[in-house]
Amino acid sequence: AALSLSGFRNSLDDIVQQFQGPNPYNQEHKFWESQPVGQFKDVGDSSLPEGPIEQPTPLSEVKQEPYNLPELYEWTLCDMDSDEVCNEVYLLLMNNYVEDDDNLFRFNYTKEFLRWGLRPPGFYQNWHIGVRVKASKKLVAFITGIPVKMSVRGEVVRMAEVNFLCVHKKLRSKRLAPVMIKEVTRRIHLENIWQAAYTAGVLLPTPVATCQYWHRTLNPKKLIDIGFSRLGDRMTMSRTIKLYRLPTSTATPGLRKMELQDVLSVTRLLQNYLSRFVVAPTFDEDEVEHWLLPQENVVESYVVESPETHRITDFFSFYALPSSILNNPSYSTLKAAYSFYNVSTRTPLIQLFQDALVIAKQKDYDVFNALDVMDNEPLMKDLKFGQGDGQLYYYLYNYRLREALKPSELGLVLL
Ligand code: MYA
Repeated sequence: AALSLSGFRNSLDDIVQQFQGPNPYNQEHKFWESQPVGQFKDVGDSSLPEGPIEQPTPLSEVKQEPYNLPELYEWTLCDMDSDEVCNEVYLLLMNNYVEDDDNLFRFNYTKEFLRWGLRPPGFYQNWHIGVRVKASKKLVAFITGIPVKMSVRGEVVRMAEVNFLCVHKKLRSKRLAPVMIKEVTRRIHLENIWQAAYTAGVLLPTPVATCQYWHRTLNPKKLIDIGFSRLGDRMTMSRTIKLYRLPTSTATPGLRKMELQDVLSVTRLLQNYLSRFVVAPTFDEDEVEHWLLPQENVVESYVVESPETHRITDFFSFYALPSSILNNPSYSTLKAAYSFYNVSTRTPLIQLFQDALVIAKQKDYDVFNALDVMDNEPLMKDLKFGQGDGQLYYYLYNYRLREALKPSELGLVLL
């Protein structure tokens, strides 16, 4: 997870920082240096083999008891089905999760979204891990895993996707995060799973890919008012509004909301498309139903049903991830859509994306975000996306790739 802003790249400050700042590859990482991940010192060493870094150990040798927390804290399972617990998680993240570099915005995942993101087919309750203060029972930290079958160069590997790592602001820098990561790792190992995928806005040893967000302005006035983007050079507000104006209706004949009956066709399209990438999840029908069937204010998917053959030829999807706007007198929430999985076989991808923008605008989103993964990047400029500031790094745990991947070699979007 990373919260990126539009139109702030390559300011003079960034350029100066690049030349004067400490080399991030020389930073010490006491915890990560102890883990089976690619190490900075090995970058560029193509003699190391691809694949698992450590072999699995017999399950009987996996530590059976949880790791020790500092005396005042205790582990808790977070049952996201419980309204009370889901609300506690929601509030922890709402107040303490990812912010942009200037602390203008903070991700505000909704409860419905968290349930969706954490309860896919075959999820493990045991991987939704919280930390409470023993005395008050206040929830102060969180980390999660969900299972996924990941294809890496065509080989399917059972993995966990680890996400929503969060430590309360008052408990930062006390080395709680490494304990939480070790604990989620232990519980994943107990399911005989030895690899994981995760993303972060911070550079750690060692990314398998470095990606960027692009942002398509839908509501220019608001984005500028709240400091998400800024007025371009020699631009007025009214010229900016005109620049980002979109058609009021979609262009693709046969475009409609995805329905339950489309699951098989969409699964086939998606499996076929994702098989082109070096790293991508594999989705069966149950997973497509879970991840793509529309849920109001969580995930939106549209298919193209050919008016002649009634076959499903294309689809696009995006998820809804609002951010809180911190300290602004007029606005409290930024409504953002994030491009998810898109497949085109008949309709040009650029037209699908354009229709996604039109629908997002109709649904009152302020901005449409997309990563430069899959086939996204070449379309961005034409569709008036602006490049975001900051990076989103993709990582694999206990799996080495000889070389870093290009974003276009990745077929994976994490929430
Ligand atoms: S990414 C989103 C992360 N969350 C946030 O950014 C929310 C706001 N920040 C916080 O809540 C805290 O700052 C966090 C760190 C909790 C991030 N991923 O306890 P500490 C390392 C991995 O003193 P704190 C997401 O959710 C850091 O380099 N490691 O620090 C994916 C240092 O280690 P080292 C991170 O600031 C998560 C150590 O932690 C991250 O109080 C994937 C310092 O610990 C980060 N985002 O807490 C997790 N940030 O000394 C990995 C800092 O070595 C999963 N650190 O540099 C790995 C796979 C596990 C499963 C394997 C199964 C086989």
